[in-house]
Parts: sequence; C-alpha cells; structure tokens
Amino acid sequence: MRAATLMAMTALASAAAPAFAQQVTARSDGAEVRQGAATVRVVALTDSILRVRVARDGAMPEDASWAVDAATRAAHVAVAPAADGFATKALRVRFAADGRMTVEDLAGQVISADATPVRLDGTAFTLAKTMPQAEHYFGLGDKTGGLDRRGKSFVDWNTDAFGFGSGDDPIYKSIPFFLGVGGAGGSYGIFLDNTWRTWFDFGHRDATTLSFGGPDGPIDYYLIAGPTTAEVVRRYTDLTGKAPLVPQWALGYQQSRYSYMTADELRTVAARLRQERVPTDVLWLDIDWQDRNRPFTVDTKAFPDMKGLLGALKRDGFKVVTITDLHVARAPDQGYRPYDEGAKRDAFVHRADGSVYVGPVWPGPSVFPDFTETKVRDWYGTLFNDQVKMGVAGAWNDMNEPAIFETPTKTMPDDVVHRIASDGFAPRTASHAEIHNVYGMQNTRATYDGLRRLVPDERAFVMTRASYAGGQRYAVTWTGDNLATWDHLKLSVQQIINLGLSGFSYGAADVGGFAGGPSPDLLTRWFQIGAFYPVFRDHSAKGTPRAEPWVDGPEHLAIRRRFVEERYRLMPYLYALADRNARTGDPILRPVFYDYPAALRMGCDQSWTFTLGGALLVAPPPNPEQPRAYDVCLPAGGWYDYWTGSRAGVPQRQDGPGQIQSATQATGQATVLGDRVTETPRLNRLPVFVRAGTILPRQPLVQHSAQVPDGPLQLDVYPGDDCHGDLYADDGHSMAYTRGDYLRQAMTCTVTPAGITLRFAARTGRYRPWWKQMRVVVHGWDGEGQVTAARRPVTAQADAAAATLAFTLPDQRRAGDVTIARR
Ligand code: NBV
Repeated sequence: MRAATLMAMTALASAAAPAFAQQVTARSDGAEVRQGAATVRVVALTDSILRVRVARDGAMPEDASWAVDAATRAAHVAVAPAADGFATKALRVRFAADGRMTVEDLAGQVISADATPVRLDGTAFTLAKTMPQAEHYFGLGDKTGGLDRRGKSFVDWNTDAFGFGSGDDPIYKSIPFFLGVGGAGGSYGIFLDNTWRTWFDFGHRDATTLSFGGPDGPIDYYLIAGPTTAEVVRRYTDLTGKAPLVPQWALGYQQSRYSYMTADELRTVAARLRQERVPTDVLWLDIDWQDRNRPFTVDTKAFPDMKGLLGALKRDGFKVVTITDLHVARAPDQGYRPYDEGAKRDAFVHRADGSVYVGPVWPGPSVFPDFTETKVRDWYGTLFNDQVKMGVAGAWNDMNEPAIFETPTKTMPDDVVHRIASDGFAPRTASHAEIHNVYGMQNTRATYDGLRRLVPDERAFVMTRASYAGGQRYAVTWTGDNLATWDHLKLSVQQIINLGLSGFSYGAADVGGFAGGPSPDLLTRWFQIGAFYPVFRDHSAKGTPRAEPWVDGPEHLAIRRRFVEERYRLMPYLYALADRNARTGDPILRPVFYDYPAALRMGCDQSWTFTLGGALLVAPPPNPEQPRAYDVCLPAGGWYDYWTGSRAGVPQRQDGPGQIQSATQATGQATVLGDRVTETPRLNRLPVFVRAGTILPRQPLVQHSAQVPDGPLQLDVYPGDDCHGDLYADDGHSMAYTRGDYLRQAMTCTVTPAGITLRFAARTGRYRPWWKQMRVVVHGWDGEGQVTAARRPVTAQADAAAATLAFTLPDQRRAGDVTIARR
C-alpha cells in the first residue's frame, strides 16, 4: 500500500467518528455495530488482529484477562473507515444490515464471516460463523478425536480423565483457541477469552456452521488473521505469551514411574540407565516421595536424605523433578506448614456458606489455595523453598483441574467461592464455574513465579496437567493418563500437534502409556516416536508392568536406545528450535502443513505425520499395529532420508483436481506436489526425512546434556532451495542468556554453478560454545570437491558410495563464506 493512501487512512481515522451506516459507529481503531439487543465492538489491535467484544445490556464486559495482559489488550491501530465497516492495512471488515461481520483480506477473499448475529439466551451466548467446505480446524489444546476438529464438537471443562478414550471430551485442559486452515482467505484463528464452560462446534450440529459459545461470562474474542498458519500461531502467542526457553536438560530423556518408592529404587534405576547407556537427564518422583501424600513433605523413611540423594544423582548427570499437587492436607496443628500458614492467611477457597471448602484427594480431606489472588500465589510460591534447598530441579503440578475424589463431578462444586485480586480484574468473588478452567493455570503460575523468585538466576521448570490459554508462560504439559494402546500412541502425536498450535509448544505424553502396560513392540514404537516429542518422558502407573527401556530384553532395548541416542545427537537442532519457539511461538513439533501448506492437498494418510521444526519430517505407519505398506507424501522441494543421507522419493504431480500421478505419467501443465515414498513398516525403522535446503546441526553422543560432547559440532548440509540452519547455544540452565550470554548464528547455503556456498552469518551474543571445530558433511554430492574457507584450502573427503563430501572447519565465529566447488 502506498504511503499517501496510508496517511489519508490515518487522517480519516482520527477525524470525529462519522456514523456512516445506520447501525455502524466508526471508531478510530475499529467500529461498533448493533446486532439485535447487543452492541458489538470490533477493535483492531494490530492490522491482523481484531478484538471483538459484545455488550449485552449496554455495558462492555470487564476488560481483564488471565490470558492476555493489559498492555496487549490495550494495543490498537488506526483504521480507515468505509461505508459498511473499516479496513486495516491487512483486513477489510464489513457489517451487513443485521450487524453480521465479514472479515476479508484486501484482495476480497473471505477469512471469516458471521453466519448469524450473536445470539443471547439469558447469560448464555452463541456465536456462529460460516464453515467453508475446504476449511479444516485445529487447536483447542490436547483434545482427543484425531487431528482435524471438523465435524466434531467439544466442551472446555478441565477434567481428570484417567484412562480417557481416544474420543473422550472434555479432558484436562481448556484452550479456547482454534485455527481455520485451508479457506479462501488463508489461515486464521479465533481465541474466545472466556473461562467458563465454553463449547465449540465445527459443523457437528449443522454441517455448514461453525459455532461456539458459553453459559456465561464475557463475550470477548480475538480474530487473528494469517494468512499463513505460522503467522496465526505467532500472533496468538503475541497475545497470550511465549513459552520461556526451557533448561536444556528438559529436552533430554526423562524417566518416571508412579512411583519410584524409595531412594534405593531411584538410585537403582539411575544406575541401570547409565549401565545400559541410555542417555538420560531427568528422573521423576511421584506422590510416594511425600509423607502421607502431603504436598511439601518428604517421606523420610523412604527418602531419608533427599539432599544427599539428589547431590549424588546430580554428580552423575541426573536432575530430579518432584510432584507437588495443589491440594493441601487439612492437617491443623501438626506442624504442617502449608496448612497452618494458609489457614492463618485465609488462603483457601470457601464454600458459598463462608466455611473453608474441604474435599478428599490423595492426602485425605484437603483444602485448596485461592490461586486467583496474587497474595495467595505469592505465598504458595514460597513453599517450594525446602525443595529448592534439597536440590530439586523442577516441579510437577498434577491434579490441578482440580481433581476431587468421591464426587461424580470429579471436581469442586460450581458454587465454591474464589476471590479474584489479580490482573486488573475488579477485586471480587467468583464462582468455581467461572474459575474452574483457569485454576490449574494459576496453580502453575504460583509455582513458576515462586521458583523464579527462590532461584532468580535459574530457569524454572514446571510441568502441569491442567491449564488454560496462556498457561504456556508457566509450564510445559503432558496429556495425562493415557492408555498403553496403539490408538493412544497415534493420538499422542495428534494431541501434541494441536497443543503446539495452541501455544503449548512443550507437549508430552506418557511414553508407553500410563495405564495398561504396553506390549514390547508398542513400547519400542513409543520410544521411537517419543524421541521426537518436545518433552520425552517415559511414565507408567502403579500396578502396571514396568516400562523402563530395558524391560523387554536386549533387542528391544537396542532399538529404544538408538532412538534416545538420536535425540541427543539432535540436541543442537532441538535447542535452536526451543530458542526460536521462545521468540516466535513457532511450535517445535508441527503438522506438516505448518511449513508446507500444500501438504493438506496431498493424497497420503497424514493423520499423524509431523515435522520437528519443519526440516525433519517423521512419517510413522498410519496403522502402526499393522505391517501394511504405506505411502509417505513429501512436500515439494526435495527430501533426503535422514538415516541414509540419500535423496528420497519419486516426484508427484497433479494435473487437475484429484488427479495425482507419478511424474513419469504426468502430461501438460502439471503442479509439482512433491515426492512420494513407499514404506513397509519394520519395527527397527521410523521413516524420517530431511528437507532439501537444510543445514542440520548435531553433536557427538553424550549420556546427559551437561556432559561436554567430545568432538566437533556436526553440520549436515542437504542442498536445496532456501537452504538454511540455525545455531543456538548457552549454558543450558541459567538466565544469563537473557543478559547476552548466548550464541545465535544463522547459516545459509546456496547451490551455485560451481558447487555450493555455505554462508555463516554474524554471531550474536557472547557465549563461547563447547565446540572448537565444525565437521561439515554435504549430502547429495557427486565426485570430488574443493573447499575454501577464509581464502585457504580445506581438505575434504568425498565418499562416492554415500554421495557426501566432508571437511572440518575451525569454529566459524565470524561471518564468512565457505565455498565448495566441484572438481
Ligand atoms: O500422582 C499419581 C498419578 C500420576 O502418576 C499421573 O501421571 C497423573 O496423571 N496421578 C495422575 C494421580 C492419579 C492416578 C490414577
């Protein structure tokens, strides 16, 4: 758009608001429109994000949020008014005579359109949008039911869903954000910032309508335009926050069990992991580490010297994360600090009659901190002091839906009273019906902030089961009590993909399945897939068969170990993805269409194909329990087999709609869709492909992330278009990276007539990495090569059979080119 037009737009926008259509009132940053009894205010927060709020009885809902901070909510840009709405620099908003809103891109393609005006029914409300045939829906956190939400309906109500089925809803989390992908106007997202029991219907009731609503609470939603899926996710995380960079050890392999019952048992497991050479960073202690299941206590018979135990494990490279559920045992005058202090401070939630609410959970009768009060969260955070002193590395917040025993609802009654004194809300009381879905999130916030305060220079690590939109700022998450079934293995990836699209880039699922006990093959497959999860933790329930990597004998162990090892080799790539995620919100584990939109139109079953950061495509068998051969569709641009390093796939073209054939059969003007590979499932192989155009950083094998790798940093160059790679390093655990103590470096490669130019951009940050040298392996290389760096020749080794050229460089601290010429 021309500057002059923009200036004119801005000038118009700041003029006195003209009433240009009967029901539309212009604002400098949007418009207001009548929809029946309701007034709808649409404000352009940015050129691509609209906030829509509805006044039911003349008054706009309270401008406060658990998910979006005040400064972000207050953002707005000038818009250009039009007769029927307004325009931003990216969007055109029109209102029909009945007030229905249509949002288009500037080329006139519809992004999202109201199907009906807002419907009010007492305190309840319904919003309805048209649902184009071509659109698919994603997000809503880790809800079950497959990858695509189309045709289904969901409810947001955090639920302790032990042993949930692959179609059960609701489960643990409520992230009322979804994306529409594949429509004419590109990808967009809608975030309904309402903590009540909201619902979403993607054409389940009416195949042409997408609707959502709630029983009460603010009608306050954000419409986030793309047009790319990545732009939507980045903007959603601009609103609700980025997940902070995790300590590097959180990306390592993690071994858990409900429960390792004694210090001896934990030591034995640790020793076995080292003896079997299964690289591991973290051990987890479940509820039995505590005295009578009381949070913030230790069972000193079973764990007589926590400090000594954790110190010894630390010397062997293990971190220990301990569980701390949010309930507090109602144990007055027994020297139990959480209860005594909390009671004195009146920190627990109340019943409607004013008495403290007591509900049974693991410790027996329990009380519940009122996490919606800042002062309660601050106090709760101090309770972690003892754990920090013992050397506990992170906190596991379980049961925070909150789960309550002996009641059919599995949670607190709706009329339990919470007090809100936080986040710009008017100080007031609120029913549990309003707070339920954010209760777990506020629990993790208290934990995270508490740890940050107790150890200001360490990154805090918290894992949670329940959460709400924006909870990614405080905790990583896992999918709760899954089952040891093939269905659940597949579901886990779909859940982690949707979590990543919903801001929760650190998703995990219990490797092996929590309940049931996996068959040897299932556990082996789960290790292979889990090695690519953002958080890789093996966990299983009490009373089930053990699920540590060695349980099914040496052959299975060898495969499992190989995948754990591969994850450790990939650590530089994974850590660079974590850094990027912290800055942009780009998920670590992604659906293929995130980076390759055309993938949605490719033919193969991609129900749980995923990428790790876009460059590695992982394609497990669509029916993992069956040996049937299957096709993998690789998006256009070319791919290499990760394991062999050689080019993979047969080109695939599309001549017309639905006519997909191999390149050799294609005629006329064909669109190249990508490549296709046929795979026959084998237990010791997981197909992984690398995008042509990747510089993949890897490292020599270590047994845990604090061990210094022995040898050079490895850079595998897979030539292709838009060839790039990222390096990121820091000390792995402290906050020094926020003060410039990090290393970030972009690399690119260009295929030239003479060969390849590998370019190192200038480094930022002052961190000195562990490597002194870089070992470069160029794949798809034919013949000999002549390598020049800093005007000096570099010896290179060509391997004709592997089609590679390899050479070693000194660490490339400064910007510069390395030329690789054919000889
Ligand atoms: O704390 C015990 C378990 C835990 O292992 C699991 O991961 C949680 O999802 N917890 C649930 C309590 C109840 C399990 C039946």
